[in-house]
Amino acid sequence: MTFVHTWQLRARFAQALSDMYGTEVPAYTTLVEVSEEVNARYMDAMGEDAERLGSIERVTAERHGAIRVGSPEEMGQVARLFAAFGMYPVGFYDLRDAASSSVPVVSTAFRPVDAEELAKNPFRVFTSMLTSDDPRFFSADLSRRVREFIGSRTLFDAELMALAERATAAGGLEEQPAQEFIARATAAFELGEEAIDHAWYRELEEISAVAADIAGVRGTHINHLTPRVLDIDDLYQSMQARGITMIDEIQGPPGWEGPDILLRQTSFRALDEQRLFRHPDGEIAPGFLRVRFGEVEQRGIALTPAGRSLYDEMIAEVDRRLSTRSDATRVEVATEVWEENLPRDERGLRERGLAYFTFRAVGTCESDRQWDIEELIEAGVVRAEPIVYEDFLPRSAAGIFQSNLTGAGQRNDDERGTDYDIATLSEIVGTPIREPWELYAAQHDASLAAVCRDLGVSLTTHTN
Ligand code: OOG
Ligand code: NI
Repeated sequence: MTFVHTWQLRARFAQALSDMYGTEVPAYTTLVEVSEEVNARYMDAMGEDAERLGSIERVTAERHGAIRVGSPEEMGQVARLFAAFGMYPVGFYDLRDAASSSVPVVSTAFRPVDAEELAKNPFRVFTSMLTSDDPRFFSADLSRRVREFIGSRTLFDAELMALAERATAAGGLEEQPAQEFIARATAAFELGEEAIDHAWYRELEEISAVAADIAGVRGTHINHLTPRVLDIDDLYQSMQARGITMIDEIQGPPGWEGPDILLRQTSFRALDEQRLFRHPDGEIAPGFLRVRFGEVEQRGIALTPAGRSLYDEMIAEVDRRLSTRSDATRVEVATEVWEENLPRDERGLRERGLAYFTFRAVGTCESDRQWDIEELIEAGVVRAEPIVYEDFLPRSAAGIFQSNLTGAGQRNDDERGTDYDIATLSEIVGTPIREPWELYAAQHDASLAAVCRDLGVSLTTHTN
């Protein structure tokens, strides 16, 4: 009997969701095809350099998903389910303020945390929880009805949760239960067929289309699955050429001559999907909802806290310049700001302590003395490889939510919002949520320590 290990369960789960989503949203299949073409083209053009931020095997299989749940209890169940796939909560995102329209959620991402696990399969799921206790969005009465509705539904049945617990405890499952586990876990994220209470859905939609999507139906579903490409500008043009209208621009950093940092994303709206609605007079009739869409991303280098503050300052600078200039696009202005502020190569990023790398000794040098790491890299004794950014950006995430909404909804800023932070969400999730940069820093530092050991040298320290 074969044993299916945690990472294999994760890889199968990602694939099964992808197959399922392709049948539900046909444009997704086109997106995956075009992504594969773009990546093959990039490999041909760039050769070995193409794989600096991840092997082509990893990138081809790579997806992130997005799901939304309605309560702390459901969030806790998601955490226990994903633990069986070796996916743990990383990062806290508060989208309630990041969005200009009404997006009443706080989020984290479940993903593998070790470099080896990420290399085997990096599947991650951006998971948002409805903040039905936030008075800026929900009156006391509506908040109570939302909690009642959510409390009366079951997203993940007892058999599924039992299999998840077994897989977590044993580090995997035997073939038979593994298949059952994957099938049940995938089914939990299919679009439900049950008729939707029309009045209830519309009442929530007045407040926020996100609230209606989460709490207006009796199930959850994959909101999107995002493949990764090596050249998002090529992807954007290729999709347009196939007649798929993309959103106006690529979110996040601009494409420029220097190193790609963090994350660039773009998306297109899915078509209307037919659903059944139950009307107040008891009649059941078809209607349309537009809740899902396609998204694609290109990943760059992970930034240190210093690099991240520089990024945030650059974004603020782009906004400032845009407010006084009507002649230029956001991407044009961003390219300008990037050129003025960001080092043009990886060495510059390292010297200013802006980004994370893994270092490896590949030669020998005079030992028992102190070296500067850049000298060793220059001499070909040490190789530095960028650490890829595995997380998300709150502003892009808010943009993704917004591009998906039918109306702006309502947020009453006279009320005081409920406090949520990484500590409160950790309590809800049931396990400490890690800060992304701590994971990158640990990897960076461990590789430097290994270089010192291997070469028998010490290094002059750089600040990170
Ligand atoms: C999640 C939006 C965030 C991303 O890639 O930033 C996201 C959602 O729409 O549920 O997926
Ligand atoms: Ni996404």
